[in-house]
Amino acid sequence: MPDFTVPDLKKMKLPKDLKKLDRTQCEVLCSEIRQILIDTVSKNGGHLASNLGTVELTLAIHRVFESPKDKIVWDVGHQAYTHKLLTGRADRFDTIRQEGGLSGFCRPDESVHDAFISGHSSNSVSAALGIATAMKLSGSKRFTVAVLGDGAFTGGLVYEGLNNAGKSETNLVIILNHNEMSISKNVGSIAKYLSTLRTKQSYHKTKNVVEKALDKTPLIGKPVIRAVKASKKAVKNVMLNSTMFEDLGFAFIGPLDGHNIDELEKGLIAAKALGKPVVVHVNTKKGKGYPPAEKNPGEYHGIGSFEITTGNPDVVLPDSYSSVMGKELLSLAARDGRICAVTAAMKHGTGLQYFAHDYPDRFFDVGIAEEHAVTFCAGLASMGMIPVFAVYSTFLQRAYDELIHDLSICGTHTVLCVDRAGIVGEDGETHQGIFDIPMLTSIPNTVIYSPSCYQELIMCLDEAVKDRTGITAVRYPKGRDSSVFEKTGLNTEYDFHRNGGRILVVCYGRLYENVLKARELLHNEGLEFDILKLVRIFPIDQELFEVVSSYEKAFFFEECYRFGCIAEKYASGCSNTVSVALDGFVKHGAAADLLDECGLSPEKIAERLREYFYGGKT
Ligand SMILES: Cc1ncc(C[n+]2csc(CCOP(=O)(O)OP(=O)(O)O)c2C)c(N)n1
Repeated sequence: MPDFTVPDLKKMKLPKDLKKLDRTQCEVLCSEIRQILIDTVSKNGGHLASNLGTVELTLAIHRVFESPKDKIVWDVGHQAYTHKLLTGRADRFDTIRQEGGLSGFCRPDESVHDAFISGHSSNSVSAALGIATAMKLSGSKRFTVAVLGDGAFTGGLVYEGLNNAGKSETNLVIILNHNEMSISKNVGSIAKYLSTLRTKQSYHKTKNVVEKALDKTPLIGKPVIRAVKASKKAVKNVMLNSTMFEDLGFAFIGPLDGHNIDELEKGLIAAKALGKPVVVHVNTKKGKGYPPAEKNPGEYHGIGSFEITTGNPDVVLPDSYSSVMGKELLSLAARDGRICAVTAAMKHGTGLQYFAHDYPDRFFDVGIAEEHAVTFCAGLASMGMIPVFAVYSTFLQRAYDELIHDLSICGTHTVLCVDRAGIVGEDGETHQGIFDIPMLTSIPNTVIYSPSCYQELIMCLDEAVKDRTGITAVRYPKGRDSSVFEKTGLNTEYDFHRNGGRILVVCYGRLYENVLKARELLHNEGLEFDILKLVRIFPIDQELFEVVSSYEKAFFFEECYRFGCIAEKYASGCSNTVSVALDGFVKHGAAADLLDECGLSPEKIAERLREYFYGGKT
């Protein structure tokens, strides 16, 4: 290993060389990493607060375990930036979240050290248990480590995993990274329960049980006992007590100070020695080391580029589809006391903060629990309330059975505000909102609106909360409405622009703007087409089948997975459709660039149509 005082992540053999660092070097490295995190996220945007909170924990994990032989599974993966830096990706770290660069989450195809895909919360225990079980079956004695936040513990999948794992006799180490925050303040009884563990300490029991366990492992046991004894504080903080985890069959260690590397390492070494599935409770501070993020961890959970000295975001969005929805819902709630707003831990992201402020009794943050949210809405609706579940398209995927079984069969009326629908950009495959249309159109008695601008969103939401049966979804994209088209002919059904062209373009949502721009481009070349802008995209009126069928060709442009897209539905009644939709998972990058790559930018739309005009090519 090169001689250094300040460890150079670009020159070290990682993660192996981390074990050779002395305590001072570890501390220097941690502050170096924090600087890299702040510098990079200030330029590229990304998840800052969660990463600042897990620097020491990540270093300790890599010093105690041996990745990739031991497997580390990060829940959500938004806190794995330090893991990327410590596993040989420092030279490319400045590319994070950019097209062709590192992903903002864990991806096994990016590195052997990313043991499992991540992006959606609360799956780490199940995934780690599967990996640990496979290791056991293959005779390996290696460890599997799941790292998850207290926010993730509000997701039911965690308990399904714990239920299975406690008695599994695997080398599974579950690390609870406890900062008392989800994106906003963590909610619910479990959060409260974990918080009681955060401050509880049981010195005597700890000493006995840990020593007993470590004694059984002669090679590492004895030195660890000596090390543990050497630090009174560390011994005090290593607790084994009667917790829900022990009742479920796990050993339990903690709470450990998540910013004290020595204490963390001792706790993790003890965890390895216990010889059974173990939960290690680690207290961390979200945003640690960057005062604006420490003060405001929610705002710095996921952030765009910002000015480091002031902490101010470079562009402050004055409004967004989410905030327009949130404000309109607020005014609807003022008129109708039956309207309730539900979020699965995304109050600010979905624009429900206004509702939460004015109508706290009718506002429900249920934690990262989309399945529960849907069934909870079904219960509310069964009693005559009008629940509105505002949820990102990608996270709605979690609740598919509940949509069918608990909502649709009984026909109870629930409104889904499907935010981040379509391509979302830098968060990549796990976050693109491209499956909600295939999902929802397969559920009987479901209506879907896809407005093309703020005004239409307001009209669609007003329509959606009106009394009816079944699911009514309003889907809209991430960010602002930057459309400049003339806002005439807005409604909640469709708008038909007839120019006498022989081909028709069908679109909806924000792609309407791109289609209008494509029309402008082709108009300059003397080529004309008609446009059918759908607003209520599903179900399809018989008259629209007839309109579409009346053209030589009807091109559909959609930000949607192509199997199950709207063009496919029209193809069941028309023989002239051409579908331009998404072929599969869409990687990370700027949304406009991704749209272009997928053939959905104004230029690519024009190109596709031009090819048909000149060569008959579809
Ligand atoms: C199923 C699902 N719903 C919502 C989200 C959005 N989300 C990303 S991180 C996060 C909070 C996670 O909190 P926690 O697990 O405590 O991690 P921390 O950021 O505090 O380290 C949420 C709600 C998600 N990733 N997955």
